[in-house]
Amino acid sequence: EQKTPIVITTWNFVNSTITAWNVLKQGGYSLDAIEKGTSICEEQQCDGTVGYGGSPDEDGETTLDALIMDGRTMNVGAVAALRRVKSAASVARRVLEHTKHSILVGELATKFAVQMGFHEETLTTSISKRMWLKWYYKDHCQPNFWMNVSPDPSKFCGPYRTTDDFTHKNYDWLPLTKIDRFNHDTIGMVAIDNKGDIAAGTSTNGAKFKIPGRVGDSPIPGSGAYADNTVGGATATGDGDVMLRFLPSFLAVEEMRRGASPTEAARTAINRIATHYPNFMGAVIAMNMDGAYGAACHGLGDVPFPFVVQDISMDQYKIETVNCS
Ligand code: SD4
Repeated sequence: EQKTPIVITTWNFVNSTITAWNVLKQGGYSLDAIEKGTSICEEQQCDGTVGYGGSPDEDGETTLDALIMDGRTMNVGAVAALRRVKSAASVARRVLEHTKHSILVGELATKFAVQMGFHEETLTTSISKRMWLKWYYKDHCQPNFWMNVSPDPSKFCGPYRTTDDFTHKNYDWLPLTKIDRFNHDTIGMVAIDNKGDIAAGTSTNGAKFKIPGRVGDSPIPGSGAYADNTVGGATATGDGDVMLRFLPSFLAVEEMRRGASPTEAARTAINRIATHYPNFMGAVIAMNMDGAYGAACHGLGDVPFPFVVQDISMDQYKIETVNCS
């Protein structure tokens, strides 16, 4: 049975899957499916972990990471720590198509985006402000999770800044869970179109209360996602600081090149990380050019990892799950 065109998406980001599928169904290009699919998540602020208004950094600012990769040309476009522009995935697409570079970062990525006609606006919302305020005023004196050693505890414990309108009295504290290492979900997608071209991409607002300037795994080619028309594609989500050290998406694709099934390939990529970091949390989904796919995850406890699939043989998208190691 024919399986392509097909799209797979991390977590239960259904609207992105439907959006990408609508492109593929009409004979559209896999790269467009990925850009449109991830963009919808940015607009709809999927889980608060993609797009504007989520995961403020230590200074309260939301910045975005996104990647898009074309498996036909092996061309890549990515932005990291993009400031004040909501559509990170589309900016990444512009980097791919309009430049000879692969990754642009920070303020200068914003400058590029503006030159490309994107609108500059704040990524802060009342929700991200409140998240930051709660952290800043309540959890701040606890050692910063992201620092191995705090060089100057007084920097983290005050005196509290009272700049801007960040006057904590005006806000109710959100009932936030404790700062944990996995309060963030990236969208990652892999798609094959009806010409047999594969593309992959990611978009995220990264990790909450990160040190400003931090770049996660999502915009790193081979880590957040990877695609190669001769083999297949993969994408990863999870504890990005650790995962990017292992290029799990690249590894999964190379495992499939050696003949591994997508499930085995994803498992190998996850196991490699777990060998060194048994407490890491994350997942990889992989797909070969026949449209066979699989996933593996680690450290989500008893919670299985969900992902969404739609291919030509299905009337509707399907949410699948995999149990973690
Ligand atoms: C990051 N990998 O920036 C992203 C976050 C994520 O599921 O994937 N969460 O670390």
